Amino acid sequence: MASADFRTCPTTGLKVHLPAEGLIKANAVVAVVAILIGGIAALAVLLTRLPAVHILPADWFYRLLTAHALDMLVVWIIFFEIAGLYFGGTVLLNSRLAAPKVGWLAFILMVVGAGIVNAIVLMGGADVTFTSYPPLKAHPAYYLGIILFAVGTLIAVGLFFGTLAIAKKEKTYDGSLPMVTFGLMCAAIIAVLTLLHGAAIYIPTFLWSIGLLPSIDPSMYRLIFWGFGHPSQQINVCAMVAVWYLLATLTTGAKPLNEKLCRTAFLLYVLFINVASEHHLLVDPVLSTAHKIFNTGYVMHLAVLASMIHAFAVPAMTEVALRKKGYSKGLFEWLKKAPWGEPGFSSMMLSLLIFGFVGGITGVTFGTEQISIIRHNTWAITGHFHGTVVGGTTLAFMGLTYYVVPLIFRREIISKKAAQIQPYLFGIGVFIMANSMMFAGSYGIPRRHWDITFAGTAFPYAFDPTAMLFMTLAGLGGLLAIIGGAMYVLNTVGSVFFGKKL
Ligand code: HEM
Ligand SMILES: [Cu+2]
Repeated sequence: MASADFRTCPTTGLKVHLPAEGLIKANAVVAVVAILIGGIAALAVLLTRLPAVHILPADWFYRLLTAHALDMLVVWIIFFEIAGLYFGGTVLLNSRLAAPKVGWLAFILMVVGAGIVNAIVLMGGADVTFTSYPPLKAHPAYYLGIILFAVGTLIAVGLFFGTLAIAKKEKTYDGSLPMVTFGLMCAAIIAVLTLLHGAAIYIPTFLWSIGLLPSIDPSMYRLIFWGFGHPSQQINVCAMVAVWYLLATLTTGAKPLNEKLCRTAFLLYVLFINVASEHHLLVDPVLSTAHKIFNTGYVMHLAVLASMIHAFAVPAMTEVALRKKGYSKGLFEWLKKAPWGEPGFSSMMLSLLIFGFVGGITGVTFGTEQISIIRHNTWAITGHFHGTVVGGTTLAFMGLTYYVVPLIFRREIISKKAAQIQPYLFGIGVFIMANSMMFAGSYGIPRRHWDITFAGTAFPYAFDPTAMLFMTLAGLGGLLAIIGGAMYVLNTVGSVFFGKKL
């Protein structure tokens, strides 16, 4: 292979395959566009949920709620992950990308799919929310858009595996696969299983929407949909944890203390995470109680164990690295002297804390059969997953971006100051919002509800005033997070286009 296809990064010494670099750039740019659209929708939805503001009419509330969830949870996160896979498969391995043209094909399919989905949703053809449970039916183009996006993703994941095979054959790295790439590989394995479930549910639903299938059984839909919907969150967890290791190394020079243990933990995700999908069916009458309790009270914890291992491993390796730098006075000097002003470090630590304490603990409790029944469909659930995918995954990805811009786009971040405070604003905002949503949910405030004052209805109902207080707090936390999110988008886009060339 021609070495003209490579450049060497002057700061890290890593070899960057230029065609891979182009694809990483393209995927990252679309990710940031998606978080921008998703963020605008978030603002509108958030303000509508506050009874005192209530800006959107009912139909636009559900429309933008659908757009928010899809653009954030699917488009933003998956484009960023694909960029991450190309990065982990090439740059971290000093390797070339197996087939860049295939990467562009995947990219085009994903962009076209995401474009169709957004267009149909905004035109009012798919007010079905993220889960699109039948008998709610969207315009056929909606399902088609999702299928195109999923096919593109599957191709991109295949390209990542092809690249791993090439790197191995061409011996571009010594020893076993680096930990971060190993973690990404586990995410990619889960992605394949997830996308196959996605095909198994979206293709029949598409056929139903064009009239070729008479009906879709709602229970069957929920079972298979969550075989897709839940593991896709585990791709996010796996990728997020890989990013934690990467950021810990980039910001403090830390190395895993026991790589075998960390790798085993990643494997636990691959083996057991699908079991947890069942927490979405806990209130359904289809499965037996004994089965539910066995599954979510015992087996699920094998996947939780994995997160616990990582949650100790990452701070531990950071502590050891900082102590080696001389911050070894007492128990906590290392923590005090840690690089809290580095956005990569603060994002990693905040992501770890919010994911663990806000998202993780509540996921484990709400996901048991006994508690699920009292939290189901309340705002507490929305609070839980903003702790995982927003405070956890999204924040970690934001932190990584501050390194991707100089390394891959070769531009300086235009405002280092903004980059420093942004993770705190976003993290603290999400922390307040997610916790407040959970408290509000514990008073029975429903999720996905346009008007909890029930104005003008035949059966009015008033929630406990304390619940209203928590709703207001959720609003304030959400606004803080939106400010943090806007700073991220502005700083990233500004740097990519106008940052000083490196
Ligand atoms: C600035 C940050 C954000 C704010 C203020 C925010 C706010 C909200 C609000 C108010 C809802 C509506 C809840 C309801 O009515 O039940 C919501 C739903 C949702 N959000 Fe966010 N969000 C943010 C970021 C994100 C991100 C980054 C993701 C994904 C990575 C995400 C994923 C979701 C999902 C999946 C739903 C559920 C939609 C549904 O129930 O159908 N959000 N968000
Ligand atoms: Cu789930």
